[in-house]
Amino acid sequence: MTGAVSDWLDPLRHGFDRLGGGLFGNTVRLGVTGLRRSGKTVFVTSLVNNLLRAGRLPFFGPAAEGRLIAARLEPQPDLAVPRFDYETRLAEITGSPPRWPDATRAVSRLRLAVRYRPVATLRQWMGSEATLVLDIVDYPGEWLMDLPMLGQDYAAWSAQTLALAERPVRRDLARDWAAHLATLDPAGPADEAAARTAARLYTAYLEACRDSDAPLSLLQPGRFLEPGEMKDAPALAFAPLPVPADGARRGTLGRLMADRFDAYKRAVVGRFFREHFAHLDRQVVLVDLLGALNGGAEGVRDLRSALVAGMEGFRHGRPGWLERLFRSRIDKVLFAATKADHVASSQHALLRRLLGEAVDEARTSIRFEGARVEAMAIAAVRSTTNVRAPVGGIEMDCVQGIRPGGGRPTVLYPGTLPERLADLDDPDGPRHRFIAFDPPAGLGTDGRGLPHVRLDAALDFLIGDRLS
Ligand SMILES: Nc1nc2c(ncn2[C@@H]2O[C@H](COP(=O)(O)OP(=O)(O)O)[C@@H](O)[C@H]2O)c(=O)[nH]1
Ligand SMILES: [Mg+2]
Repeated sequence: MTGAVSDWLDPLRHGFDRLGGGLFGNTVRLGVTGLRRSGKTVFVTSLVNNLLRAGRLPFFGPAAEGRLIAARLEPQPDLAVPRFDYETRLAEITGSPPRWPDATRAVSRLRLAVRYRPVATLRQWMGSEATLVLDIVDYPGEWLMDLPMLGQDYAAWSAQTLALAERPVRRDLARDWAAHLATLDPAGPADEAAARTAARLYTAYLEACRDSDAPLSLLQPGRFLEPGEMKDAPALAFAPLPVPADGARRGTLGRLMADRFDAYKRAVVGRFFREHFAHLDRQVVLVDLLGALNGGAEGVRDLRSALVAGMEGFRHGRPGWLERLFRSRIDKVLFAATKADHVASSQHALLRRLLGEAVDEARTSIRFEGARVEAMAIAAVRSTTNVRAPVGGIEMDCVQGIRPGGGRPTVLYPGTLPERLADLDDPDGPRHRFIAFDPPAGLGTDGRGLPHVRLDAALDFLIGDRLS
């Protein structure tokens, strides 16, 4: 009899859940972004693993309160977008020998169903369980960099990009492209070969900026670095040129470039925002702040401009051209400084504060537009332990872990972070070299989920309220 009743109740319950899904939006689309190597793949892998295992989530409210029942992977609903290959990524991190996943270069998605016991009384009365569908969308932060271009015409974008290329560090890296640029006449006849060469040399300049010792972040257009499915498309065959503000004349090289710039905005930037970005509810922006600190004052300055540029897309609530074209519904944004396990735990509060400082400009504008913003220092996969060890005769906070290619654990003193980002401007100040660590063997063998630093707190901020 009981069986029959529950058979009869179940569809009702499902119906209610679906209704609840419609009414209360019981689906969360979580965007995970960050520049290349900021830690997106590792973050998604560990987040999913920890939700599935649920054994290391003391600061994730629903788990701490005993209301998290179980999570499971669901078929990815969007057949046109690659599925995030969770199983392979996990096998890499936990394999023998363990290794970090290979770089991924485009958008991917993964769907989880999270069953939980709601606190809300109405739901509790209807049935003791509810389901949150969590859609995770991992996409290159380089693509976000393109957003401000939507508000610029080719002349304005060119002027800004050419000025940026005059800055220290960049000037040297731009040499080949600049030499070719000097041979071009924007008012001369449209020349396909010249346009292609300019695009190739300009792309090489962007790549050199990204790969330099002081890695730079503000690199446009993003698809030149992360083309995704657009590789070799004609819309990517342009580069900045000094053209008059009132536009280049028809038939000229300047006009050819300007037309491609417009096509890029329409077909590439616009499409990404319509198809992916516009549907996100929550966003985590991963920032390799330790890596940027290795690049000194210029590296950090550049990262800040990149964050401001990337944040253009999160503005909402204010009617404007961008708002009308691309409506973002993101109401929570988490900035997370990743790889916090590269430094001792005693440095984490400072790392978080420095991130807060770095995102401050971006943060003010988003908060002003109505989304909640938080900054944290995290490690998605904790690969080191804290130890006290003598450095020059004094006991210091050190980390112990496996150096890349290392094999055996080494104790390392990673140094101390600057108190404020402005301290980096001091030419006599300390230089930073934060060193990478490989995942140690045997991660996750206890079945509780991959060890991490504050991934649970991040999860709580991002989706905790949707499991209440
Ligand atoms: N120690 C440590 N290293 C990490 C962590 N997350 C990422 N990394 C390092 O950062 C690299 C890039 O991470 P990945 O997730 O592939 O970045 P993505 O390009 O943004 O997807 C990895 O290969 C690791 O070396 C972490 O939590 N701890
Ligand atoms: Mg990746």
